[in-house]
Amino acid sequence: MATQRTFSIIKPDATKRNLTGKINAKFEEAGLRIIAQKRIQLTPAQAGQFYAVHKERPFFGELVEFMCSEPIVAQVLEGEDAIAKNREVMGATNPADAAEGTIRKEFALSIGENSVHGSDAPETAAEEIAFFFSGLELVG
Ligand code: DAT
Ligand code: MG
Repeated sequence: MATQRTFSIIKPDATKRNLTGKINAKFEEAGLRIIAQKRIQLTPAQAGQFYAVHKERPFFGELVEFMCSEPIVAQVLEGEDAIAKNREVMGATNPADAAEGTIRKEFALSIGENSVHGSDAPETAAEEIAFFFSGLELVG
């Protein structure tokens, strides 16, 4: 597996509790390099567009509201097999199911307020990176 890039978000529940550094340490310990990072506050339209794939789900409104409730940290992570590696470090969507040592096991508050987002495939990683960052901001 060659070097790959994935898109990551440190979500409002985590930025609010000042956990950005602790979460970034988990990425770096796993061999993921943070090659782009910015703190921003999403509008409901932006959060809705980002999570459009979930728009028919019952939790969509709650998800959009949560993602706009505080600033987020948007990031690009780079490394060997970065998409799968990041998903492994994040842990299961529901912290109750997340493995020991994962970000969601250690920091997530609930299935909704689960501290991090990570892309799930090469196509979504490319789309999500382009949604938040210009080519000029990506210095590998
Ligand atoms: P993941 O973030 O692990 O990729 P997902 O893509 O299925 O999970 O869902 C996106 C986000 O939506 C998830 O991080 C939190 C929220 N979510 C998912 N399932 C939920 C549920 N049953 N109740 C509330 N929020 C949920
Ligand atoms: Mg997902």
